[in-house]
Amino acid sequence: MTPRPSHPTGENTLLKPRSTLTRELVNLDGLWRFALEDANVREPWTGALVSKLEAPVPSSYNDLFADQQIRDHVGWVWYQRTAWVPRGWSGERVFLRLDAATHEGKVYVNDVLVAHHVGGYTPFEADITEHVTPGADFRLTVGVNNELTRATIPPGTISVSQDGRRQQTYLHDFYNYAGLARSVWLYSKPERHITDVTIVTGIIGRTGVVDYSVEASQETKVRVRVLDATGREVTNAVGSVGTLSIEDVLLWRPGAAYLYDLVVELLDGEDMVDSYTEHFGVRTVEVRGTDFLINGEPFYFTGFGKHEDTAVRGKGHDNAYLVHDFQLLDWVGANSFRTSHYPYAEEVLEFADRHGIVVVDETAAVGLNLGVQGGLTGIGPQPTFSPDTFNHETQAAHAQHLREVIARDKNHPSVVMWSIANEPASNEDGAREFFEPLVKLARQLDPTRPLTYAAVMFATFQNDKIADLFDVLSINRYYGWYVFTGDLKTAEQYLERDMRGWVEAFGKPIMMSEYGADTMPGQHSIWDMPWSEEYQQSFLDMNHRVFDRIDAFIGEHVWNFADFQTSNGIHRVDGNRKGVFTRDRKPKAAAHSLRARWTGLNGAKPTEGQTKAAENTSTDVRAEPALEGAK
Ligand code: BDP
Repeated sequence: MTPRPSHPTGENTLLKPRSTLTRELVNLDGLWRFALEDANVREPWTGALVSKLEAPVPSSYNDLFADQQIRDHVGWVWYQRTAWVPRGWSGERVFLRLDAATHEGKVYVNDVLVAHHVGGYTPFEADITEHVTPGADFRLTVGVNNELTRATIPPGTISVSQDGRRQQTYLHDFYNYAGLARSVWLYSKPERHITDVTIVTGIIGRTGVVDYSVEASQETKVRVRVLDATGREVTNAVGSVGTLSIEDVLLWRPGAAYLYDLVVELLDGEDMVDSYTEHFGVRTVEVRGTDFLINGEPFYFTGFGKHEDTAVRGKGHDNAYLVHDFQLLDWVGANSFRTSHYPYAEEVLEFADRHGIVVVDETAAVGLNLGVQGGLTGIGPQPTFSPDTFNHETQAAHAQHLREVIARDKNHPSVVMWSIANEPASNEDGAREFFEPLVKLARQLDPTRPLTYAAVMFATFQNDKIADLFDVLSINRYYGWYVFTGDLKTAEQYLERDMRGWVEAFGKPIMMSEYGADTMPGQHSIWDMPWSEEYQQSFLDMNHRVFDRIDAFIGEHVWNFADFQTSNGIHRVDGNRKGVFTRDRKPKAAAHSLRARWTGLNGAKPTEGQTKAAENTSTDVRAEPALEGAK
């Protein structure tokens, strides 16, 4: 087995490639030759990949072919194409950038391995200047491995079936789509170039305060200029670190985005050596008491946990779905979403920046929980955190992933909070030792944004060991679905008691980061019947009654925006059906009731007048919840 590097090779920069005055960009998306690895299709790469198959980039490969072996493949697949280096690039440095290779990628330029990266949802690049010639073509071969192990984020386990097939299991329900699901770029940078830009904004009165810092491949004079949305220069400065002021600043606000450009230039005397433009918005984020403030004003999150998931292309980024999904978010009155359960394509965050949608940016640390397999008790056959299960190696992979996510996404105004894990076993011994250093790291990497994690049903306000380390309580709860199925009255009482318990124990803002009910479109009932469209509506209404009674509530993210594909399981019929929209984005009845509620709220906290008083507000609950039916 090839060694697994713990960090990207090449320069440690995750700046998005852009064409500027000094940089050119060639997009390498399209149809590539494709094959599963076997005795003939394997390293070392010294020639053509011989295969009848072609796979589109960007797309997951799993659902493309009418071949079960490809869908179930565990291990390496290989992609290959020819690319040309423009002849005008002589004297420039030439880079390859893969926006993602899920979950491990290896890149060959002709016969040379130029990059090797682990982590399926973050980009990596390689300087290939020494291996290519401007004006000539080269053979580009990319290997992608979909294996999840205890040393990957997300984690998983590989076993071998009786007949010798390798099989992958994992601790999350969404399907383990793999391949080159995001774009691949060839681009040029000057010899001396900008490698990183960091922008942090503040507001004093009517002035926007912009702290910036620039890193370059060699120490060189730096000039920065701020342009407003019309391209007019509003301020400038010299120096690689500094503070700029924008008088009469136009703020980036939820629902009303405004973006400025920071044009960064490297100078040699008066000659411009490199130029890079980063878009930014001026806004602040702060947790104060039990409020989540954006630009000093309380913000109430309405929206969803989403997935990158569509038919045929799996997790392949698609601009048509990007536009349509944001249209539906707007239509339904959502002001935000969580990138459950991995960082999404950069195009998604840029779109959110431009359209004023607020994002909770989540890492790919989903499934750090062996207790979920434990059914009724939530305590698994093995402890989650131990030398034999999730250990220092897992933690190191999580830390590296955090570094890459924050490096990639730190300048997006839409990103207002990091969610560093989904449903970890925060109720188990070892959770604090595992998470405390990660929280510290995240705060070092980004002291400006609040931190959260989404708490699993089994982690209660009484047994959770990490909530005090974070700024916001994000709670995933399925009262009325996985527990008290079909009994919304009892569900309501338990939910309220549960939520009030968190608020009293921690005194922090609280939001529901997941609540949802599987629903078959076209299934109707006059009774509280699970799977019917009416039940999804009543289930959401019940949750909202509770949220509206609790002052510390700062938001509601329904699980899920749309139906999505899962691994096989007897409680899944063609995937997870908790979508408010179907997989092809048709509204279920709940979409209309959410729309009525959310367009009324308009990003503000619900007030008495906006919500109906609940019929039954009693929290006098006698029996402990029977967790039967829990996953
Ligand atoms: C939660 C998970 C989410 C699942 C959801 C469900 O966070 O990824 O899809 O349950 O079962 O536990 O629908």
